[in-house]
Amino acid sequence: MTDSMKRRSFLQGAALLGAGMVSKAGAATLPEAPVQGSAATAAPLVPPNGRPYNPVVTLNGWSLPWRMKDGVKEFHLVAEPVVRELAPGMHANLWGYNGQSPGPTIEVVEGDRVRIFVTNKLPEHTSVHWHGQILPNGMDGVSGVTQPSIQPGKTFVYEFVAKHAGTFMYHPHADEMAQMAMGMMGFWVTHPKDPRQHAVDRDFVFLLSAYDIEPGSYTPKVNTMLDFNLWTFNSRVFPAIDPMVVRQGERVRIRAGNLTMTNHPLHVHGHTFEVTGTDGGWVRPSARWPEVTTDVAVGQMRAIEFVADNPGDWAFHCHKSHHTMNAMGHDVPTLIGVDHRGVAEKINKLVPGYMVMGEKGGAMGGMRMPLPENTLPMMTGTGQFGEIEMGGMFTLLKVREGLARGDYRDPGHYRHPKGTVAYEWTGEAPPAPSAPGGKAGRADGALDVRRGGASTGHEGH
Ligand SMILES: [Cu+2]
Repeated sequence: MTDSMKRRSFLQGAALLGAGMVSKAGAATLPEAPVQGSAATAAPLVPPNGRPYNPVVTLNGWSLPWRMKDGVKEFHLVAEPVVRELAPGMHANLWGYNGQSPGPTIEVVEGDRVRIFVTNKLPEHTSVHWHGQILPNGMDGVSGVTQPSIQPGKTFVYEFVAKHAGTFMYHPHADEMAQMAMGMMGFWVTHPKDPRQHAVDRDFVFLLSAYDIEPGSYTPKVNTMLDFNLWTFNSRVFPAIDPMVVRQGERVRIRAGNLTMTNHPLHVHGHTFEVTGTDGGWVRPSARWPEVTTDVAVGQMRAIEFVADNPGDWAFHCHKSHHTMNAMGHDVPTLIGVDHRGVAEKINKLVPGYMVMGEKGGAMGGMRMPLPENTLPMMTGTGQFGEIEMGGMFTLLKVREGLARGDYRDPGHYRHPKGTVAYEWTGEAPPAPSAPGGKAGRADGALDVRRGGASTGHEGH
């Protein structure tokens, strides 16, 4: 069987699972389990019933519709194998919920009684833990401790009151290492009872997840502890992570939860923000301080807020430089300063198409190496000024004047006002750099006071 055939039959299998599920389980009692086929950012889900709230925008994701039954909000999650497009050109065989990894965002209102049906279509047992919720012990989803595992083919019901507003997530508490390495996770937002409380104009949410998928293969290695090669926002990598589009002057919240094996210092350009919430609740205004980077440790969630008062295309990314790279290149040797003229030609006789990389730096953005099937270049993306050389956990915050309320469409490249872009110096050439440790000091060989610091006290007289 060819790889493309395998992929097609895998996709068909996933679709059948989704379609067949409701009738098999009995449509009369179970709520529908909507399936999402696309990795695009869905429009915010405006609540059709129940109490009003300001819906969030799940980056490259969607929110799960519910049904109201006798005053209870009923959701249906189906744990199942899915195919996720990490970026055009690369698909991954993951496990997720309702057709995607991560699963859909669940949005409820403080005080809502919530009933969640979880159907297991995985080849092994699972459970769902509702991270951050204050609930009865038996609803906490820890296999073996608070419930038996949900066996393949079975459906379990969780029911509790969403007691406090805030930022939460869900994930399995059964064979966790494998199931989270396969992408099983989802966001949960409990909105405040009063929609004016903690109100913002745009509220973006996503989870941080990491995968170890060898170039040319489709399934993550689930036993990897640290050496992941794909660092994602919501199981997407740059340049396929949608930009966060906001109107100039709007108050913006970005919420992120970390289900990888390491911390991620999230960094925004052009603005300062405050951490206003965690998975433990809201931060008191008196306890907030300004930041441009906030670390999100493993198992933590952070909500940051700022007024988007600075128009432009602003980078928003994890500050670990290895986390803004994709699969190819993590194991490439350092060649800075190595003169390898002629080496490529020699190797080319053995390996057609081989290129030597990085003599003057990393410089892989512009490389057009032949890639194995189903992987991504290490650094990629093109902006209006050329190569972006990023991957992984990187996207753009696009702040624009005069956007309509709720318009999230990509406005294209920022048009810089005249005279506000860094430019090349075209006057006289800079002096040649002096040799290290050498002749730049005084002719008599004595210590150069400019470099010697406060030793003489005569400098500048
Ligand atoms: Cu990171």
